[in-house]
Amino acid sequence: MKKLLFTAALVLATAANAQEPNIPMGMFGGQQNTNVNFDPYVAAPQGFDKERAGIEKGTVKLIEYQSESVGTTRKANVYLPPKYDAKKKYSVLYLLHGIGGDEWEWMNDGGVPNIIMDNLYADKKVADMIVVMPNGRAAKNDSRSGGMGSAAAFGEFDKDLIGSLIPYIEKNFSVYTDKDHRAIAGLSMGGGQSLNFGLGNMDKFAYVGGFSSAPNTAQPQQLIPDVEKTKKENKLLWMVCGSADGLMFNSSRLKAFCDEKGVPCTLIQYPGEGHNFVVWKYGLYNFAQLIFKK
Ligand code: FER
Repeated sequence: MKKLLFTAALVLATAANAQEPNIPMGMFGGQQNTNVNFDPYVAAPQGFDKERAGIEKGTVKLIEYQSESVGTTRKANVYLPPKYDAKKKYSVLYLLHGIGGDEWEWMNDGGVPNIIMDNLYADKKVADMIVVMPNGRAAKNDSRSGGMGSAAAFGEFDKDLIGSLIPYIEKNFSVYTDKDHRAIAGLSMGGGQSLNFGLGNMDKFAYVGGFSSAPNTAQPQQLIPDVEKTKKENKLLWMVCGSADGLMFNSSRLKAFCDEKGVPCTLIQYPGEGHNFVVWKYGLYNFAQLIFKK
């Protein structure tokens, strides 16, 4: 009953301001964090998320594609780096949003992914990549108003992503088409999706990131049913979560499993932060620098 009331409150909060729910520590009484050795937190440099004068800027364009699994025309935002050149080939990062968001959340709700990427490009800290920000709610009505009621639609997004969006991106942008040039990461529900879909489709994604991953995250044994296969095929499993975020248990139980089984896995505990874009911007800043480099 308590959980029901809490869920209802989250739905209301989500509908009211179309923001990610604020999830304080200890809201999930039954869900204990697993004791783990966190990887060291190193603060991002000042200004990593601030627009910088005098550097080249990328562009963000809204694309539309036909979704076979949903049966509608769907939208995604695509960040193209400075001097995007169709004669070159780029890797692709699929960057997913949370329960209160859509294809605009990263751009409009404080994620500044274009600014973070522009700065990383200017400092030559990232491999050549484009960033695709889809709508992860695979339903005919994919508006933010779905709130918690659309959790099932988030679970269906892999069909649309793999069956329709990736082919569209590969047809319309100058990108590599193999798993070693494809990454998936996201915040909260999008973090759960990234872990589920990324580890569940290692032939499609070599790099996987979960930022403050939500309770849609599958159990570790489901995510990694074959330890040796994951060790061989996954090139990066990287997570971050705020120390004051009540959803830490999703990340900590996966980290504990990986440590026990010897699967390389990073989990950084962002000090003092809850369920918010401070953590997610830090996630993108770090994850983007680690992918497509090995
Ligand atoms: C939940 C609490 C939070 C849940 C999902 C969320 C599916 C997602 C939060 C977000 O995306 O910000 O119990 O269950």
